Amino acid sequence: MTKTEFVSPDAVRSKFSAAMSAMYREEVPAYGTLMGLVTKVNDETLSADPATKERLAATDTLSRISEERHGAIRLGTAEELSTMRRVFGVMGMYPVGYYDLSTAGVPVHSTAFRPVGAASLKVNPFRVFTSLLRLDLIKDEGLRKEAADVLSKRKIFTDDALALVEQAERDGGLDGHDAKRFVAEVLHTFRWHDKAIVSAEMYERLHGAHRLVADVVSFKGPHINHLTPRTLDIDKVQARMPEEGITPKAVIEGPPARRCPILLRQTSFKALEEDVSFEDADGSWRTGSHSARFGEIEQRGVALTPKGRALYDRMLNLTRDRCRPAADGSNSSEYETALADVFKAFPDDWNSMRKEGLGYFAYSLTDAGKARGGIEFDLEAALEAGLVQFDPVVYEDFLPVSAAGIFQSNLGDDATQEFVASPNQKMFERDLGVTVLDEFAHYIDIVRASINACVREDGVQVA
Ligand code: OOG
Ligand code: NI
Repeated sequence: MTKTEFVSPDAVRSKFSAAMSAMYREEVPAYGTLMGLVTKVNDETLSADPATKERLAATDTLSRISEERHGAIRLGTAEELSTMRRVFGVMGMYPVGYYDLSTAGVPVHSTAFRPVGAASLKVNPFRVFTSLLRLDLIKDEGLRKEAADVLSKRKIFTDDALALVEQAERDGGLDGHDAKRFVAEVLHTFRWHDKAIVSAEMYERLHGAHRLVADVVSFKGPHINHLTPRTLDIDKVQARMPEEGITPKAVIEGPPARRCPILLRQTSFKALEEDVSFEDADGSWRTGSHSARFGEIEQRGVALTPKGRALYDRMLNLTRDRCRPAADGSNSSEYETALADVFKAFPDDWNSMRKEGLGYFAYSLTDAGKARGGIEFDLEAALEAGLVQFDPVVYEDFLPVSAAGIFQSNLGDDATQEFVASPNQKMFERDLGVTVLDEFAHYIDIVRASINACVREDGVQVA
């Protein structure tokens, strides 16, 4: 078989994210309602702002604006994580970044499997925030052993999914027929199973250790726990969720609303109580409930450099020193005021952020620059002369404090627990089977490539 017959990993990912979306809408009707609201608000925003609409049409596919940008799963073992890496690899998704959630009272550490490179992101930006349970943080040794035992026995991938991953790795891809089979087989791993694989009694003990432990260990597989479409106006969607009968979390995570958006703002609706059943020793089934699945929305802004990110982290800490958002929403407006107030010191125009080295920007030739056949090497002079223009590079990753807020609001308001902060990237990478990619390197590559594309043939390329 020749390589040309293979479906591109980007196309497999597109098919997979569409299939997952359809499945999740069916499984969680409230998520369908949220999608409807997001589409409505995006349409309203675009008709009120023709300039944005034009920019999106030029740089993005306008018709896909409300589609999902990410989902999340929680895995139980190193083997599940390393196999998941291979599954995502077939779809052109690679682990970027390391997130330690133990500091925020959630016993997991995580990475984001996502497409890398501007071209792949443009085809389909779908990514999956993937967490690995840290049983080592659970104090009760007996429970830890029992949980590890349950996890070691479950099989989260179908035999055909595993065979297709091996085939893709061996041959370098999948043809159309096998790509279709691959998507259908892999989808099974993300399905919801309402029959627990532990007894009601063990579920209670796992739940007592941490809700998240119960969610990971008690079921047959790592059900997708949320999907997240992109919204053009997150404040509006948040405000209108109750009208649609959906309860939003107390506050929007991340930076405040700004003229020039930075990083990532996120909010979600609270997880649903769902019926599940547990098998008793005599083989009869008893009904209980479990909450894990929810819906989220996101709005992305410019990617920040390490300097910009340090400033963001400092300001977020300052805000939270002043006011820590309560899960019940009782101090939401106080928190929002503090956030807006502190972030006034973060420059809010693109050129200042660029000049101060706070954000990443991609450069392109203007018509005048093109007429000249490109620029030599002085970028600032070329900008001043109107030969070159710049656009913000979109942030494609996640934020640990925000992720913790999303976890907590959906695990129940009492789920926070004290764990000793113990980031352990080495252990995570050992379990994953590779080292994670550095998010900053990705943004630098985009900027560098954009500058080099502006330089005349006889000019000097940046290294
Ligand atoms: C993941 C929560 C983190 C985000 O968007 O920051 C996340 C989870 O609940 O499993 O998805
Ligand atoms: Ni999320």
